[in-house]
Amino acid sequence: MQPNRPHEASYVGVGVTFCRVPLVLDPAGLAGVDIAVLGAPFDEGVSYRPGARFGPRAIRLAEDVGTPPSRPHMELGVDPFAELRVVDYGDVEAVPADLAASHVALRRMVGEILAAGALPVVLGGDHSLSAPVMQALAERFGPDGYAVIHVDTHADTGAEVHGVVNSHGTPFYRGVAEGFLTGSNVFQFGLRGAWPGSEEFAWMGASGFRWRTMEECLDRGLDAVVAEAVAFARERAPRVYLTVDIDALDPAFAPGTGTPEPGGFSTRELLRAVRRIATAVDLAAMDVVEVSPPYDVAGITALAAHRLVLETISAVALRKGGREAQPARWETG
Ligand SMILES: [Mn+2]
Repeated sequence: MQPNRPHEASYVGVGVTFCRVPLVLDPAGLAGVDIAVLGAPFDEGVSYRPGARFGPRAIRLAEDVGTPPSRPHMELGVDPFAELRVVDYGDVEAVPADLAASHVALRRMVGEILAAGALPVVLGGDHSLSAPVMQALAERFGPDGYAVIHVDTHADTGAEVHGVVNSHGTPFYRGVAEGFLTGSNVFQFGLRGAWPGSEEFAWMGASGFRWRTMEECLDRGLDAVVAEAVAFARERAPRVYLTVDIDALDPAFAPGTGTPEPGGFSTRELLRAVRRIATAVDLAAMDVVEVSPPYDVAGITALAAHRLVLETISAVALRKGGREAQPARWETG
């Protein structure tokens, strides 16, 4: 495999681009682009099982049905690749064993995509990447200029994890503490298991976060919770950062991740939720994180992540065309 950028570590760099869209390596090539897929191949932020640095490549390779890309969406009635200019901006030049340096590189490249007026779709990588993504968003739109819809098993609101501030368990705490995120703009759902604990929940409540646990999603129905998330986000900001931790899925559907937690969503449920969110709000950034191929089985986790990106891209195409899918069925306003 040829290197894409001069300072790539061995595991950095595109094998096949996402859905074989054109590879762009220069910011000038982002002119006129609607969506830029960007890999963030680092996992020094994990607290348990590593491997997410191999996520971007695995997600891109999860399916390769050749070129030119064509993916008509059966439910939305749109082919995103026919309506949008989608490119692959390659991988961030992650620096092995230096998470902070990798974050600097990611923040810069997300900033380049935003400056071009395109939507960054980041393939993780561990969830610490949300900090540099939000830094870039705050730089462009202000810390209160975007809302967050965060789908995850964990809230990632620790002040520290094992004494470490820059971790995959801290980005949404850091965002508020460091001033690049407005806590009252954050809606999280799918939380379950043993963390966060009372301390983190107390801080989240005091900071204005709203969250719905998995049990609440079951009690009320996922569609109702998604509608609440959409209404919440729309009230707070004109654009939304949608961040999806693949461990929101049940390990039966996504074993390839670092901190699996039984009792999660099915892939079908999460695809529908992401589709409904992305058809109902203007996205500022989107990512899928924590895909760890060494723990995957038959590539099902990477494939789920690939499809979550496709759902998002398809929904963006629908909105660009001025349409929204079946809004009367599920909007609660
Ligand atoms: Mn997470």
